[in-house]
Amino acid sequence: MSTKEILFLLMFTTKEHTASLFTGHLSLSLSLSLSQLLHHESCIQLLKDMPNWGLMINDQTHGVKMPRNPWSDGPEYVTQCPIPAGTNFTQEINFSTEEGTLWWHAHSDWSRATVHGAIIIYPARGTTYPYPKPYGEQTIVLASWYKADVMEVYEEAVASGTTFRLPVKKGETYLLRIINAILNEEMFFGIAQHNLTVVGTDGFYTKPINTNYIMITPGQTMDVLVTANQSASYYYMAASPFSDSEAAFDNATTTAILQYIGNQSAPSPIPLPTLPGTNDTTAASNFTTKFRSLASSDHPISVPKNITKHILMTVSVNLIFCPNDSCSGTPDGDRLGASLSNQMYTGQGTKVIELEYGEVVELVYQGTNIGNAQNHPMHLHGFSFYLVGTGLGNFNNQTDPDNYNLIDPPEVNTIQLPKKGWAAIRFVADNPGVWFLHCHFERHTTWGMAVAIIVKNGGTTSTSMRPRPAYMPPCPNS
Ligand SMILES: [Cu+2]
Repeated sequence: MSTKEILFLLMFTTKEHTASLFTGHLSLSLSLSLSQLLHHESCIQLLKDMPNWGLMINDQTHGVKMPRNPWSDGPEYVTQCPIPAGTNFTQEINFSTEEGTLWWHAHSDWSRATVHGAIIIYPARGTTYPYPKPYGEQTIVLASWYKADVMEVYEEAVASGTTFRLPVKKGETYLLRIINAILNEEMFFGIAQHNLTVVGTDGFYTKPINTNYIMITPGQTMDVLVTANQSASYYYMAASPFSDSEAAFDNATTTAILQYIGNQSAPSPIPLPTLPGTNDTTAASNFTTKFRSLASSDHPISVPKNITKHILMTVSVNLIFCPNDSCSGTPDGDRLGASLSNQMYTGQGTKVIELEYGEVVELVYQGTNIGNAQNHPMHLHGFSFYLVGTGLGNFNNQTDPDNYNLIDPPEVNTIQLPKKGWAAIRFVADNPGVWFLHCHFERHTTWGMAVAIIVKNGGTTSTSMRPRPAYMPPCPNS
């Protein structure tokens, strides 16, 4: 597989169809009709009629906690073996407290590059949004496009492509459900001359954040309100990468047009949003530290206080010595790797953390890169958790906890671990099963920046894993 990332796509998914920046890029986005899901206790059966893509694939419902049901969680060789091409596998998706926007994606090698889609969970009947009901809504998937011959793809796209336009009615407010499905890039996103109000992330509501740009990492979702309150005209929405690493990255910008309904002609040029520079760490952290839970009577939170299990986990990109210059990962002929607590989750071994049922966990991620540092989008399956603190430098377990937010921390499933910094999360280990924890940069996961967490059964039926389904895909050659 070519791993050259060339273009970012703004991909717009509606209930009935998928359109993309470039016609001709279909991206195998299975627009499953999940939009009709009722909230709370919903349980649906998805029959994934997998076409013969010539690869084995698994799907994960990213951010859905799947109580007691790791059997449908999806990561290959963690909870199940890959689903062979041309076969069916039924996933049962169990929603509990999620509300807002989540997504699903393949979890086999890098197949999530093109196999992904949105999951939208509306408020339960009889309840509504904790903000004024939007006039309309639009799902926006930021995705990356991989192809062997990049210039050929580019030229074809330019020749046949049309830019997506989102029609808006002047004076009305729209909800954008933004998903970053890109494999290896965090993204800034904004709309020219329009303010954004973030009202949710990762399937949970937040206190409103007023901003003129967002920064969203692979794995994250953000619900964003935008009001068409400018002159009736055309405005670019755009997304460009954030990367404060010294490693090479693709700095392509992707665009679409917010177009007011009316007879006006397009200005020349159509205004572009001013987004932070690609290495603007301050702009990124200024945004990411603004998140607060709603923590209201309608949407209460429960931040764990009495911690019974402290875990400090180092997060690092590493160099692996190659004895005879046989590797080409660095100028010195070494190989790049990645690790959690100096353990690489690769073919060299299976790394797990065991937790007793009900353990109250504080997990502190500590960035400790050797050489080239960067931040990491750390994601945990099977749970939402509270991000109670972040900081730069080394975590100090005597003084940093004094500054934790235990009042209204965001409830999320993916966090941005700052470059050479730390992030502290809290959760109760009340979901028995095997759950993957990994960096959501696929390159790093492939290099080993991952671990499995085993939460043991609690001794009763309701605190134990559900029985193994009758059919699970067999492992190759087993
Ligand atoms: Cu990483």
